[in-house]
Amino acid sequence: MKLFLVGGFLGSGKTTAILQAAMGLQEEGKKAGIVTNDQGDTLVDTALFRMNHVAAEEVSGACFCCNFGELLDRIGKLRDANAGVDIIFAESVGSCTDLAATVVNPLLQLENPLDISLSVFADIRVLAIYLQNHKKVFHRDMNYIYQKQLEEADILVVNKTDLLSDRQLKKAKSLIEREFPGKKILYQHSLTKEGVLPWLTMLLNFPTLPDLKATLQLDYEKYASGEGLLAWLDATVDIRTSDKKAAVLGLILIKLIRTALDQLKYPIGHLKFLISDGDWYKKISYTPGQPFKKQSHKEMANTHQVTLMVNARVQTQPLLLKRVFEDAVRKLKRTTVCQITEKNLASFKPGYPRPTHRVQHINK
Ligand SMILES: Nc1nc2c(ncn2[C@@H]2O[C@H](COP(=O)(O)OP(=O)(O)O)[C@@H](O)[C@H]2O)c(=O)[nH]1
Ligand SMILES: [Mg+2]
Repeated sequence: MKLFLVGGFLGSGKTTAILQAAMGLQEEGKKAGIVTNDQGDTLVDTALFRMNHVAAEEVSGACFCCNFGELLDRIGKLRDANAGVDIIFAESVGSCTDLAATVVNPLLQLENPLDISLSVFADIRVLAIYLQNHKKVFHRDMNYIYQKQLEEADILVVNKTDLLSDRQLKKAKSLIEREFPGKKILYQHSLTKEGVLPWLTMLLNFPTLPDLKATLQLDYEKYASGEGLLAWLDATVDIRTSDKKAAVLGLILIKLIRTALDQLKYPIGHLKFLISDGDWYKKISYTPGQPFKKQSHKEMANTHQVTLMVNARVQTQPLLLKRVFEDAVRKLKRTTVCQITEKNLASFKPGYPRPTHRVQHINK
């Protein structure tokens, strides 16, 4: 059984690439499954996979490292006769690192070890600025996490190449190759099945790790401090209207939240929304530094009712992030005719990372 572990920073494109790869595999008659992971427990990514008929299980409430038992359980669920999956992707939390010691090596020590590789995604625009800017892009302790993620990649997937001109791409490549000599690096965009094909081919042919994987030297205090800079907010609301404009109202709520975050100057880690009426869906996502883009109302389904899921990872305090969300909902209620029901709302900071296992290994 192959397990493709996929790490990399918030918004680097992990889910987009896995979805394309999984759908490509399914078209060839292979069945792919995914274990999603987040500190929260109502995940846009899981809903997105399921809406696209990809078997998805989730480890929620903590990262894979700190909830290794649940990861094993979810892998088991995907492998069992009902799901009957041949290939499993596992997408880790975007602010997580040390996966070699806490996930790969414990999996390699199982009685029936899995064929496992670690891909780490990076948004080419962020990575190029990071390297140009003497590795100072985020707050100091978040830069540390970013650096450590890149360091432990078996395959470094430099993603979103479609967003650079040829000249910018050439310059970015030379910076990246100078920084990571000898590393397996792939440049791709992940918007189509063709875009992710070289990555998928590399994964399918990746050599079985003979022993344990080399692990990072990691300062957990710095790691915890970097993760603790972000506040998490997960919310689900139902929006009902009498005039089939529920999806458009979902868009207006998204705009209210995004505009408030900009006004307050809270830096966005990843802001993800899924609007859905059960059959139709639209995912809207904002990543670090990405300006607000008005979405066309024409793309929205005409429907009386939608569910809007919000997964926000933002550099601020949880209570302040919750206030932004609640103010936006109040404003929508005040200025439009609709019925809004909050189904769940949680806002918090991730806890100190305490991995279930930490199996160190140094290559001789
Ligand atoms: N232009 C472009 N956008 C991408 C690409 N891959 C992902 N995205 C967008 O980047 C945003 C974050 O992607 P997502 O897969 O959710 O990132 P994750 O947090 O790493 O799982 C979404 O808006 C995606 O549509 C790519 O190759 N090119
Ligand atoms: Mg994701």
